[in-house]
Amino acid sequence: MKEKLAQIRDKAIQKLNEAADLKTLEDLRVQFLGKKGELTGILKGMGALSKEERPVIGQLANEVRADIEGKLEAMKTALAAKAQEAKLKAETIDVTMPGKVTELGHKHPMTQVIDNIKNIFIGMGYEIAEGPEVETAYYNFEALNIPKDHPARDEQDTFYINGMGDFLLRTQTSPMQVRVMENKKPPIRIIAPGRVYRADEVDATHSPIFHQLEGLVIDKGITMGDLKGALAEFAKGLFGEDTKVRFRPHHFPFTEPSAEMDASCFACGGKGCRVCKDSGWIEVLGCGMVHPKVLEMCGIDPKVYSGFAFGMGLERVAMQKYAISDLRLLFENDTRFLKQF
Ligand code: 2U9
Repeated sequence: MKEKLAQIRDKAIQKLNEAADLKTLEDLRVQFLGKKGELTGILKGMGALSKEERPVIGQLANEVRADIEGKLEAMKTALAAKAQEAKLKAETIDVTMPGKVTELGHKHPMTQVIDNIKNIFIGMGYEIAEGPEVETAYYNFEALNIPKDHPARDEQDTFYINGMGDFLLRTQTSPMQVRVMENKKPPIRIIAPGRVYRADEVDATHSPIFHQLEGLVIDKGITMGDLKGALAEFAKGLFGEDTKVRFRPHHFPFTEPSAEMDASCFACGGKGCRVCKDSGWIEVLGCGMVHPKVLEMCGIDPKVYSGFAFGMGLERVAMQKYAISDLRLLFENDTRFLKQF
């Protein structure tokens, strides 16, 4: 029996030494130490031994079990260390490898133009006004001296909100200025940038949704001279210090007198080129002295105060500034296009 036990120990130790993974170790534990294992089998036969032999064999069997268990533990630790080492090796990071370049996004060209224009006016002391895109006909038309029979109110030009009575999508940012005038005493010096809506068919120069930026200055003694000075300064900020401006008479219901302002072409300096269609000038905005009726409707006494206002379509400014020939490109958000700005 002693020999048998010694054989079991040698066989177990040899097999354990050869084990290459934790699963084999567990199988060997069951094979030698399990309930139906080889060592247990031997111990079951101890009943047949003499009184003298039993403690000797019992002790030896315990030593064999302890040896096998010890070897099992040692192998477990060694295999776990080996596995850990392999895992770490597989996960090694080469810190000298060049990193993956993450492509950074940037502001949409429209946002760049809006920020640019906002900053010019902020630099001149203007504040920024914001307001709702869903408006009432009063704020969008009536208060701006656009009467009920005016063609601008036509359903073909304006998105009325069905079943909402008087509501519509604002066709201009002017309602914001009306609200400011109702709520604030002059002096007022604001710009109102934002999205506006008109029932236009989409083509290279029209979109049912576009951006406008309007401005309003109200104080005692404001004249057309103030308008010209402020807008000439704005044109220099937008197109460069050498920019000249000219004003052509025009008509708007909300201003009187009214004008359109052209700036000398920033691309050719006024000589004539593709950007200005050989005229040397580019049309930038509409403007005028706020109509006394509009002042009155907004609760400002036209005998005490006067003011000027202006408005521009921002897509048009962006198209001129970046030489974009089709307005739809600004709304499609194709990154191959946007990456260029
Ligand atoms: C109030 C009083 C007056 C805003 C103005 C314009 C001239 C103008 C158009 C340019 C191209 C809009 O995008 S566009 O179609 N706008 O020419 N806008 S004066 O005048 C106001 C606004 C509010 C209370």
